[in-house]
Amino acid sequence: MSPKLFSSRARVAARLTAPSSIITAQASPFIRNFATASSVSPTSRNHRVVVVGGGSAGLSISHQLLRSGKFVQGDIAVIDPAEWHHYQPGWTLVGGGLKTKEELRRPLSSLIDPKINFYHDTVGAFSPEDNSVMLGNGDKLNYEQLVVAPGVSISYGSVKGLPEALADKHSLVSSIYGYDHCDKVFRTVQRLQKGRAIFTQPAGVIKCAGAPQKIMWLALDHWKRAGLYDPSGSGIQISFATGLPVMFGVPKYSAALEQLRKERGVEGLFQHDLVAVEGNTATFARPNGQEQVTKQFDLLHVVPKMGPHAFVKNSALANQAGYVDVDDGTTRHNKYPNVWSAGDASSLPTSKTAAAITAEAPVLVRNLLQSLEGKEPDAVYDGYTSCPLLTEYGKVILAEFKYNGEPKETFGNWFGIDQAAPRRAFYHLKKDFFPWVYYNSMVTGRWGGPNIVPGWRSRNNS
Ligand code: UQ1
Repeated sequence: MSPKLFSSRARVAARLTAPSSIITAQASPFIRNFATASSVSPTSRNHRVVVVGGGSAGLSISHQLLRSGKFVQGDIAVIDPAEWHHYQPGWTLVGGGLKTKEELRRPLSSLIDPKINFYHDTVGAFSPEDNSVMLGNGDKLNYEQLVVAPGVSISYGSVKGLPEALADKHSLVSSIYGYDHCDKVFRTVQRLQKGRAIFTQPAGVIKCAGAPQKIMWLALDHWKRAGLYDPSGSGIQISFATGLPVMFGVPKYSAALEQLRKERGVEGLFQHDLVAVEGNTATFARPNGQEQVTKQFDLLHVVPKMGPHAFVKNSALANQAGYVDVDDGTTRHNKYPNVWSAGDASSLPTSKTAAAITAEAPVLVRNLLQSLEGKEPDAVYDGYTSCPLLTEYGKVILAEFKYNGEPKETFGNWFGIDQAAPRRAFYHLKKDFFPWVYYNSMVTGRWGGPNIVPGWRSRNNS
């Protein structure tokens, strides 16, 4: 989940500041170290579990494993080249002027228990036939079990002209999808006084499929409160240009959001997939060989395309689409039984969110522990995911669903609560409770999502 994970800049920084051998914790009884043979020859180390990625999934899983009490110092290793860990669900709040981006991040090394070996490096290659991973520096890590959770990469280059437009301080082009630009968003919202604002969402898989419109609803509310926006006609006009045919993938919430869109006078440009930005012109691809469409804008909020990291996509672990090919229920690899995946990098066919990881992690951990004891995996992930959809300052629709877009609502069974209705209590969950529970309990391995009774290991997702 770290946005700069495996980017070339992070790779260089990791190399310069921290060769993996320096920051790893003390050697465990399992570690063989051949470094003394020659100062240049690569080393080889053994761990019982190697976890690729120090994002939401990697940290939750490695710490839940540690908390199981079944591992000693150095049994578990985490690989990640990132210096910072970001609470990415908070970047929408930064875009809305409600939080600073600095308060949402922590040094990654500060979040990793000293009993876990932290390799501050990239992954060079997976060798699942050999039960090993090669690091970017050439060192080899042997494992009994491998967890692959490096997240997805954002391809800013997927939209022609976007990197330049984002970097231009004077342009009103921004994106909440990245540490570097998420604070530009609110500045552009504050600057716009009149004209057309376009908010985009690409065709294809992205993380947090609700975020592209959350930021639009916050901006709309900001302009409304400033007297600049009125659904019946005003100085500012708003368009939602999405590569998808609907507002949201789950019919129940999509209907509620479509109604809001119409009531609020937002133009819906469906099946419009942004491909280029040039000056004040946005170009959209249309399906089935239809001609491209161009639109003029005064403010543009862009969500770029996303996809698997190349080192995953080009490995033996990937499916056709490039994601780690795991079983939808057990999270176990379909070909290599000692390989597991959760989070955005996995093939799990659900919406990619931190909330999904709260439900995936306990299942993966339970099944991995079973497997280490020679038993069959018996926990099943049901696809639970959640998307707190900000609809204005102070209100949230708490979408919660499982595989096949079937609602699975935490509060839906409470008397009179319809989670498709925007609510103030859900807003405080999103703005205050989730960031708090995330750093205090989720990445430390203590939080197994909303259904957990009484401990993470007893969670039953079926
Ligand atoms: C959640 O657990 C979580 O992670 C800490 C989020 O952070 C992004 C969420 O947005 C959601 C919805 C959950 C699920 C928890 C509850 C209580 C519904």
